[in-house]
Amino acid sequence: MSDEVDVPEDHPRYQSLLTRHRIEAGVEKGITSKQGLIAEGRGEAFDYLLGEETIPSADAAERVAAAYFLLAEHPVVSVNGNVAALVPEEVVELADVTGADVEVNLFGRTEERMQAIAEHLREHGAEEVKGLTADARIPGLSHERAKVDRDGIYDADVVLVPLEDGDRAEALGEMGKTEIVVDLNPLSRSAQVAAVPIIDNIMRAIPNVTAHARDLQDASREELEAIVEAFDREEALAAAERRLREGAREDAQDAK
Ligand code: PTJ
Repeated sequence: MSDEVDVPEDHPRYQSLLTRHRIEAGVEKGITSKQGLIAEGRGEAFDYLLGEETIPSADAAERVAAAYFLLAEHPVVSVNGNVAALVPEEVVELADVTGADVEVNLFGRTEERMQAIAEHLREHGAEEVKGLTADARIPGLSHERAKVDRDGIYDADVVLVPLEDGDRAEALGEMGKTEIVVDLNPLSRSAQVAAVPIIDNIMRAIPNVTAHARDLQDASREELEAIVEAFDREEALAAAERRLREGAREDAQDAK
């Protein structure tokens, strides 16, 4: 990875520069939309305020997400243009460890972008990429994000929806699915409606969910259910908002 950007890994802005570089490369490769650049800028501002680290409440939510994935009958990771550019290998690894499907689902859906993203994911180790068939619809959504695979998101019981724009998250919830949202903004509509809001950068969140899934691989159903039941989504959102508004000092309470 170190040859991706022209700065040493110990540069204080390394992660942020790497992220920008990947998004830029994603746009050049026809994977990421131009709107994705704007979304990235917005995300960066929140990440800066969070201290560019996984806060304790996000780590806890990532463990809960792993438990949900391991309990699920049919978990699916939904991938858009930003996610594909930023964490292709990490998404494939999470799917491998948890037995999840990977499905491309785009707001700015075009056949070219769908193909480019599927190809990019295959280059990073994906064996099967869903989303191209689009033989089902999420009820109540008028835009392109409604198009899903019948044996993918439509059939899923648990869906990870990173960097959403809100209304699909709500519609999936209405279909009775458990939604796990990764979004740096705790006030975004998708984070607000998620069963598990993960307020963290996707670059840190996905590998950490995978690490927790590995850790929990041998846990019993009862142990996994206990992790899920103990989770307080309102508190997770409140802890992130506190960190954003008040900085690391107040949030230190959460680590105790
Ligand atoms: O690839 P497409 O066509 O499906 O389009 C995808 C985008 C991201 C353009 C679309 O979903 C969009 O416009 O999203 P929004 O409404 O800008 O929301 C993106 C959210 O993701 C914002 O709340 C950002 O704070 C957040 N975000 C941005 N970068 C990251 C992030 N959250 C986690 N990690 C990031 N790296």
